[in-house]
Amino acid sequence: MHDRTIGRAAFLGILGAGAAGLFFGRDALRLAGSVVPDSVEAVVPASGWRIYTIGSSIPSIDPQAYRLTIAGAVERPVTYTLADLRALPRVQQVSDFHCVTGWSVSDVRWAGVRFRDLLDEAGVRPSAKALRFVSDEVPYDDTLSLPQAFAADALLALDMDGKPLSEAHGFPARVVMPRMYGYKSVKWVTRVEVQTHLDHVGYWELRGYDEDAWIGDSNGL
Ligand SMILES: Nc1nc2c(c(=O)[nH]1)N[C@H]1C(S)=C(S)[C@@H](COP(=O)(O)O)O[C@H]1N2
Ligand SMILES: [Mo]
Repeated sequence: MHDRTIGRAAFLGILGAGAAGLFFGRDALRLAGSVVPDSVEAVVPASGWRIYTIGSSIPSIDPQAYRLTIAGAVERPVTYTLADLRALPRVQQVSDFHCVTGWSVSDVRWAGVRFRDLLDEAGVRPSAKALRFVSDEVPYDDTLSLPQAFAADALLALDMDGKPLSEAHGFPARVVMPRMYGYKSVKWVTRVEVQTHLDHVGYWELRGYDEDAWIGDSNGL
């Protein structure tokens, strides 16, 4: 009897591991699908997220080597390590995420740093008008006006749903601008440029998307 119980538990254990393995394998296959170098090709995990990249693979950033530079119209350029970023005042929020192509994810739990706190040490010059977020995934970038970036819910996210961002979702740092469509939420941010004028607004704006990406009030939606 005792043996049979153990046998059954072991059997269920193997089943569980097998099922997890299959699921993971299927996800990996889908990830491989995103390697198609067509810009808006996506992975479709069960969570509702689609993983977007403009490159041929998901950037893999070494957390030890990672640096985030604040430059442009600042009193003094600052370079942060990931540990520096994690030592800045940390805030949490729950918000929905909307892509302009029509998919959404509800109630995402984000944690990270407000842009005001991020820029505090560098010191924004009075002439500053906008922040340009530059991705490790060149040439992806996007821009927020200073008032937009200082909105109460604009965030440089380090964590998603209680864990550090996954590589697919922008590890180690991404923009989150909940009331704007997802193209504003630059992943794999390595540089924040404080701008006094806009040379160009962003990767998708150059390709026809609106400069202000307000959900429900932009891009003809
Ligand atoms: N570096 C980079 N950031 C990006 C994108 C991208 O292709 N590259 N796509 C944007 C778009 S259009 C959306 S909807 C979201 C999708 O976020 P996810 O890939 O975490 O689901 O990322 C945004 N940030
Ligand atoms: Mo998007």
